Amino acid sequence: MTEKINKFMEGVIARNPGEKEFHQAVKEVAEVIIPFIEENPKYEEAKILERLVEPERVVMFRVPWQDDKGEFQINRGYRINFNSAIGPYKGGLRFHPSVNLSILKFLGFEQILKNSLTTLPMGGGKGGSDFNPKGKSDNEIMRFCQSFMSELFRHIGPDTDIPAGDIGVGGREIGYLFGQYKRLRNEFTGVLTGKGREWGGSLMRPQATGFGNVYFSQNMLATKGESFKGKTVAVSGFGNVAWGAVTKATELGAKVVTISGPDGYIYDPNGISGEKIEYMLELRATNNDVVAPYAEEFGVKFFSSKRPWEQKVDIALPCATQNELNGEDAQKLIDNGVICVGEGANMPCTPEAVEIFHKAKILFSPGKASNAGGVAVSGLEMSQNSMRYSWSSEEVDKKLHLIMKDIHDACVKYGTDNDGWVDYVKGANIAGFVKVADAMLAQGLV
Ligand code: NDP
Ligand code: 2IT
Repeated sequence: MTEKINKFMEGVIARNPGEKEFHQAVKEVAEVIIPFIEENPKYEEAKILERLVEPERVVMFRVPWQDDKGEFQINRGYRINFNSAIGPYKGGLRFHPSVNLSILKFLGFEQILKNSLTTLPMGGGKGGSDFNPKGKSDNEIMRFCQSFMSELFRHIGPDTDIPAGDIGVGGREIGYLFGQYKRLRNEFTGVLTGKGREWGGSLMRPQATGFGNVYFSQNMLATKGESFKGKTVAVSGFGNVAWGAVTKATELGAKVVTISGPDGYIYDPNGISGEKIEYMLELRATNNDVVAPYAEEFGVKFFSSKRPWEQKVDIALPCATQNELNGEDAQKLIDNGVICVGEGANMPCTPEAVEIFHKAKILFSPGKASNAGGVAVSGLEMSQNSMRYSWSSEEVDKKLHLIMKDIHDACVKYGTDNDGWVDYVKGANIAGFVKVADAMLAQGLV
């Protein structure tokens, strides 16, 4: 089996040289799916896995714009139409200087299985730019978004591909992108999700990813008769997902003691609650990439260039970015008695870290399962747009609860080992794969 997986990976690496994040994401899936395919030869004969790792289409384009000093700037834009077997391409846009084809292909690939897990009809896509929002004025952000959409509009549409936010793309950016799309197409449709509530957005979309991640962990904890109440939690990041996770975990009676940025992390022994949560939003809005001001504002400790995983906590929710929690961090968490790790970001734990969590048999959920609440509520936003209707926060939250429970139960169905321990990575990958693979089989060789 190992030989078969290695051979498959050699092929993927040869066809996609240098794309290390993409290789990492594919390997995690191949390790689970190749043994599964052996038992289900119809997928092997139709080369479903080989097709799945090849995007249906990749668009790369120039994004010229002018900064406030009048200087010309050139960035690169991307959109990956990865897989449309079960619905139109759906996935976020990331604006960050680290963005490249490898990162977007890993995210787009993950998105296929994640969207399948939501139970909603959405294919997989991802896009973005190497644009750095740090320190940019509001006008610069607007000009960049308008230029980006001046090319992207050709490749998307409410029945074709529906982008949304990701790192560096929140409500403000979606607004500018939507405005430009509307101007170019002369139509008001649900072409983007994460819109403002007054112009077609869904209530709860800003909270959805972080809340969904906590709901997923709640489901995992319940299998052990545990809950968030009275638990100490480490969260990383201080963006949209981290904010939602801190808010919900606190509401459920946990004490969240950390948030982090690229500059380091803060440790708040009294818990991040109330006005401190609101302060996170202010920090993020400054576009300065730093979490240190929290320490000054609330008189707590700041750990420069460190990661929160060295603290003793019961639950860890990595919500910043890929590969932010390595083997060493995982060992520290285990040594300190962590019982549950729920990925809020996409692929925040390295393969070594995941192996350590699996060996220790703690509760560990992969992002494609536990952060699917964001895209799930995007799917609900699409439904509301199609109906030209909107649901209340309570209705959306209720649906989000149900979806996260369904994803959890699908992972349990496909991931339970003989000894009763649940391998959520295996469960998520198989459950997500089956639906897409069956749709691909039904649609013939496309
Ligand atoms: P935001 O831009 O709102 O926040 C990202 C946060 O992570 C920022 O605080 C960012 O700082 C920080 N960050 C980036 N690099 C590092 C680093 N090396 N160390 C510590 N912090 C870092 O993005 P989101 O909250 O939307 O996204 C966070 C993660 O969640 C990503 O992996 C994303 O793909 C994933 N996700 C997002 C969803 C959504 O709906 N928004 C849905 C599902 C997953 P800075 O940007 O200032 O560098
Ligand atoms: O990674 C993700 O799932 C997202 N960034 C959200 C995608 C979406 O279409 O809402």
